[in-house]
Amino acid sequence: MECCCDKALVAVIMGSESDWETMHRAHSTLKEYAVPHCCRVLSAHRTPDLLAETIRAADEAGVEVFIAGAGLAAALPGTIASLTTKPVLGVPIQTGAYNGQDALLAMVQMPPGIPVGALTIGTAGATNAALLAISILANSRPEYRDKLQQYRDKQAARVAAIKLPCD
Ligand code: RP5
Repeated sequence: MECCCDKALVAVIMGSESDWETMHRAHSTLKEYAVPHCCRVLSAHRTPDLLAETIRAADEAGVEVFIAGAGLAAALPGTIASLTTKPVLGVPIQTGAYNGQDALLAMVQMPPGIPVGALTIGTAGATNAALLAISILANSRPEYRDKLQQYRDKQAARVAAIKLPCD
């Protein structure tokens, strides 16, 4: 994992260090597929200038997909989407009084014009954001397409082999 996004294809951005507990799933999935990526804590409200500077630089350097994890009011994915035309995938963090539902609603309610693709709340969302980012990269990279197919084949074989104790 790189901490700067210069050589990354995917940038995993989160609003707080506390989001890493969820967002490390995106990192480990990207790592499993050997996708060059970077992980950074940047906040829409705490570090607005650094966020804008970093996203613009990452965009120019060749990042193709941004994954943004945020909890509570969760302005981060929408703010990133306002700074780049590359796809932005939002992961609502399961935290606070509403357990991530507030963050999910914030992400899916982007007004028309600046889209954010929102995944589900928590670790499943973080894993799927990484898989979706890999699917996007796979449009032009057959090696990722093959790996995704192998993963699905393995998953299908595992499910097909399940025997329930129903005798
Ligand atoms: C959001 O507020 C972050 O994404 C995090 O999920 C939440 C709480 O942040 P901390 O108070 O833990 O730093 O900006």
